Amino acid sequence: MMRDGAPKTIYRKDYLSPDFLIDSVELAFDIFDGRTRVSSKLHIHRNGANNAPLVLDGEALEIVGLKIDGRELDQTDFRYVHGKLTIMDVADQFCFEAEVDIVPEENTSLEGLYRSRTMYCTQCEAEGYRKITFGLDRPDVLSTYTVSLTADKANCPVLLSNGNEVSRYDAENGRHTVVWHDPHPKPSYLFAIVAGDLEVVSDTFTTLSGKVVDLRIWVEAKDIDYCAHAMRSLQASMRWDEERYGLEYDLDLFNIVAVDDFNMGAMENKSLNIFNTSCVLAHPDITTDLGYQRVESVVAHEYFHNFSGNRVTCRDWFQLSLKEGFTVYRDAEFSADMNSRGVKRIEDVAFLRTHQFAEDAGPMAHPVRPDSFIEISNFYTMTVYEKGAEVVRMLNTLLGDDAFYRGAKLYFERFDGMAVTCDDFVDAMQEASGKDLSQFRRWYEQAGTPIISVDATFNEASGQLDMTLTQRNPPTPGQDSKPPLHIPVALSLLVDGKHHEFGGGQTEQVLELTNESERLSFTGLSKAPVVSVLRGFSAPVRLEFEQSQDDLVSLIGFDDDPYVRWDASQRLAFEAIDDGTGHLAADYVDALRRVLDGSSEAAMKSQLLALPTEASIADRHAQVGLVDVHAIHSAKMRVAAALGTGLREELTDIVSAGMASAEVYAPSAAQIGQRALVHTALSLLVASDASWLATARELYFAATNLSDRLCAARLVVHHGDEVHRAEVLQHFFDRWKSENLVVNQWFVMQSTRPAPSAVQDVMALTEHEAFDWRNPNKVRSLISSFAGANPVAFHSSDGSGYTLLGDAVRRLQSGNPQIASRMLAPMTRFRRYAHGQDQMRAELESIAALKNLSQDVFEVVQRSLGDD
Ligand code: B3K
Ligand code: ZN
Repeated sequence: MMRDGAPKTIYRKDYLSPDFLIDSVELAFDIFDGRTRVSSKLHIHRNGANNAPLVLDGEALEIVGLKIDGRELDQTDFRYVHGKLTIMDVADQFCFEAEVDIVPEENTSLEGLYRSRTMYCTQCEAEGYRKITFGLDRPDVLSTYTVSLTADKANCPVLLSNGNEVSRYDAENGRHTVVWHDPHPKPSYLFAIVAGDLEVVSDTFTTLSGKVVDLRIWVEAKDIDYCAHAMRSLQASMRWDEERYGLEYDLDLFNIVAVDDFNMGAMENKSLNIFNTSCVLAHPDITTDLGYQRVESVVAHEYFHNFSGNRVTCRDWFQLSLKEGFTVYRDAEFSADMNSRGVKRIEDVAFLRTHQFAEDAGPMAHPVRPDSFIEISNFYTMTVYEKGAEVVRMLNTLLGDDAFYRGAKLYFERFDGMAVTCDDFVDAMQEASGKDLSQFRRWYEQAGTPIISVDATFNEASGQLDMTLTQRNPPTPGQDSKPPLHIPVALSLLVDGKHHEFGGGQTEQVLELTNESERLSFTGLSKAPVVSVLRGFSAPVRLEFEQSQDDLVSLIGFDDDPYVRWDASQRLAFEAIDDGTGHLAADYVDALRRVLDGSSEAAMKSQLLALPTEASIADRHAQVGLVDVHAIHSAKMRVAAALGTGLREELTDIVSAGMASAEVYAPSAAQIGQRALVHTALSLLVASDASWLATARELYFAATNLSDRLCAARLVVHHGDEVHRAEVLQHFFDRWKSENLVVNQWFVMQSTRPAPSAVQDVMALTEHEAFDWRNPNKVRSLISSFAGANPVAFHSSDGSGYTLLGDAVRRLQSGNPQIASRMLAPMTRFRRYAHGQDQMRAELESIAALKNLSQDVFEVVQRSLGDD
């Protein structure tokens, strides 16, 4: 259903401050099976001199009664259409009361108040509050909340909201009431309640100043043994934010609730974080190594929002990256401190280059701070989050740690309790550092991925290296020409395998590229250096730099920057894959052999050995022509086979040692790295010789943790014959069918099997007893993984993959528009492909023609078909 009549584009430039503010909100929820009555009392005052009418947001609410200053309103006093309640002629200060009925049991959008299995919970960001009751549902209206919850005591013994519990008492008919008060003024999007039959794991955290905070993780009884890792992660995050940013938690209680049906990862509601079970539960039987790290980082991310997002919030949704980009940067630094810094950086860069670059190159390209949207839910994107985090990282690089943390301190102090903009953030950084950041601000305005080309020439006679760096900012929809950006480019020079000293013991310089083109020279070099550029991936750009195979091999072997080493190995792999013959340069294989024999940590070895994802190969190809996913897959498999053969001895040793290890499972960085290396090695061996599938099968049955079990099962399912595939799939399901999160992995391993026949498997699995269209995790595991991570099957030549996705979108788009719209992403970039363009376009057109198209899907489809 349309949110608000016809889809309407909202522009950032049209921002107006609110006509009214709400000082305090009193809410009472009376929860019954099949209907919830919500009573609200808003203490409102006029903000500004006009005499505008009161316009409140409220979507599909059944009005029971409305009052102003105690006087009952009749039908002639208000108008309620298209999600807006308008009341003319209100005073400058008054009390508004509403009683409305809603039906959480029928809410499939998972936005507002809804029911997930046995519990009731809310999701308000961005605009879900208006599905619960009337309010000014915009982030720049901050109010204190007092919330009373009443429900059946047997079915809903646990009743939670934000802040502190004030009182609890029994009511008639076996019901009970709990009252909560949150003293911190907050926007409606941070409001939350939970009601249900939950169990709790409790612990405490003592803040730097000695305050004891109660920490509680609430889960369904079945999940009670899976909370320890999240609790440790929460405590570590609280400590880290004190130490790194001087930020101490501001209430006596912090709750996390785990919910099975959730549209995204988690939500930072003030002191009542609500999590997708997939981002909070952890146990070696049900969680992979990556899963453990994800729980740690999502717990941290939501906790860090308490300051970057909650205490200082966004003025309007165009400023979303103010809280999201900054918080992703904060959680990335936290994870880097908890694990291997270099490997974390490589993982993040790989993710950004694969997915955000593709977004930037497609029809949904938008700046970190968008200028317009139809549906804000469509803008929780890789650009706002991940590129936004890179922008904050660049600020840190340009300012240095001292000034950056001074800037952050100034920001948190100056804007505490306020709703502000990305410009306010940069202002604080500018003021604290004294650095002119006016040009830097273009990073917030300009969409698209800049390209930096590097040209280097060395003069033997004078020992001088001359370099020219040139930036190009390619056009994106709605932005044809763009002025140059302020780009930090970290650089080092290697001579004879050693980093050259620039003076003062410095081996790295950060060049600030501000013009379209800059020349620079380095003198006093005894011989031609190997240039190590964009170190640490110092800016989210594409780099064009011709470097010889010898240079790349040197970088892999001698550079002290993990990102540069990894990037060099990827570049060699890209060359090998693009060559298409499966023939590998001896230097490439030797370089990897030296890595495996060398002293790098195991996780780093695994990163250097792993071939680029097919998505990242596709992204590169899209720069110069059309993408042929089938050719990419075959070429990559040929290179994998050749690497497996070329490094057989080393890889065999790694796998044997891994399989012989008797260590008790721990999700430690060291063990995670070891396992990753074994998995990469075994994958290459399987690619080179199918007889290694016997080892994979053996590992599957011997595994003591989900990471090993899943890697082994995936190899058998993706590359084994039908008999072994069926054996492993059946065994896996029988053993883990009671664990939803593991069953989801079972779906993923089938939906990503790189063969056209996976289309039929996925279709059949939609009928499986364990599948449920209403559960986003299941839909993502089966449908989104298929469309987004199985190019070979998705792009089957008969078009059946496109139909499958189209059908799924048609089925879900009115019930859960957010999930449907997200799922569409792989099809929106149809113009990139050498095949299937017409079929994909036809699917999009058929979706566009639907009656009652949700505005989420409308916006994505409209942008995708835009130029037609
Ligand atoms: N702020 C939430 C995202 C809400 C998404 C709404 N469609 C989670 C996060 O980024 O922490
Ligand atoms: Zn966030």
